[in-house]
Amino acid sequence: PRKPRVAVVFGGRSSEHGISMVTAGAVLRAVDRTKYDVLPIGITREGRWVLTADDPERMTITERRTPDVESLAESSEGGVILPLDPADREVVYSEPGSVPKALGEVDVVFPMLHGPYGEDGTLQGLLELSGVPYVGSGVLASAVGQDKEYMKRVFTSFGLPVGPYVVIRPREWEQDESAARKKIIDFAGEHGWPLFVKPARAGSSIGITKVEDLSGLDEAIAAAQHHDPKILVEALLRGREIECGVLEFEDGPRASVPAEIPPVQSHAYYDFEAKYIDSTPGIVPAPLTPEQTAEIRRLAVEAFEAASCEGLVRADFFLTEDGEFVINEINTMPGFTPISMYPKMWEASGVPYPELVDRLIQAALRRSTGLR
Ligand code: G1L
Repeated sequence: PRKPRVAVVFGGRSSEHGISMVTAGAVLRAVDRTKYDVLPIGITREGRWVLTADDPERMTITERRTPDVESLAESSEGGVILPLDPADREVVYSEPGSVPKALGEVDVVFPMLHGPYGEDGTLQGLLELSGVPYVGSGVLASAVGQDKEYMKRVFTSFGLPVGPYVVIRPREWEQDESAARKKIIDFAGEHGWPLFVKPARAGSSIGITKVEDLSGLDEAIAAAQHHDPKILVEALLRGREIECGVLEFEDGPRASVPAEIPPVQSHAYYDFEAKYIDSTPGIVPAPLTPEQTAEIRRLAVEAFEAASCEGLVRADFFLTEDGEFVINEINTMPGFTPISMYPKMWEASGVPYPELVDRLIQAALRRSTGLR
């Protein structure tokens, strides 16, 4: 019988184009070619879908430059680019906005796109429409994972502990700025400064400001609203940052050993590559008591279930000074190079990177599209 065809979709119209390519390169290197056929599909910054050569070496960071799909697609030498084979001509798409026909010819898609139109459920919706199974969470969980407000509401309704926050919606701000400002100031009165002002829906740490006092508030609001008209204000939670990976096995989701993210000592650390591949020097396993470890693993699986995640999730917690775990957020598409925290936590749990990739593909193949 024919091997399942795995399409790895990467690049895309986001600022995280490069990280997506580097990650896809690592996944492409890890896929077992004796079990699967692989189809690397790049999306250019303009939104063109291009079938690229199966050449992951060209997707690594060199000389502090990140690769991009454009150069993969347009470079003429090196025998790269499209189409690979005249028979594959059909699967090359050149018009932004066109629905990728190739997706009818693959058995499973490994989506590796970041931010809006990548991990917020929109690509997942397109794949549902196309009837193609895909790795990772579906439309709802992806959208929940992208919206910090609804994420907290879902966790709260499932009895998971979340930190204090207020939301300022666009209409609220438009209709009465000073009332909205007062809402935040009252929140600070209750929970103290500093506050974190964040876009409700944005990847990584973009648009987030730590506000020490009233004088910095307006600037922080504007910065957050620049990325999303809906913003979220959170209290500072003092304590340790602990993360846990959840992976779907044949019999259901299991949690990895947790990791601790030490407080950032210096900004110099956040150099180019570190930032790009989320290779924060996490401590794995996190130094916790057996009871604390059991507790966070239980909470991580509960978070996976609460948000209806599929395949994988990274759940990020604070361990407060009172010894309570508070869930900060989940990430349905966590950093995913071999040195990123999620794969490192699974490595330490006895699941090496190639097995992780295989388990994700297998979990996707076990499902069909449609309601599940
Ligand atoms: F497909 C998975 F497994 F769900 C998956 C897809 C993408 C896991 C992690 C990622 N991560 C990325 O694509 C990224 C970190 C490069 C950008 Cl979101």
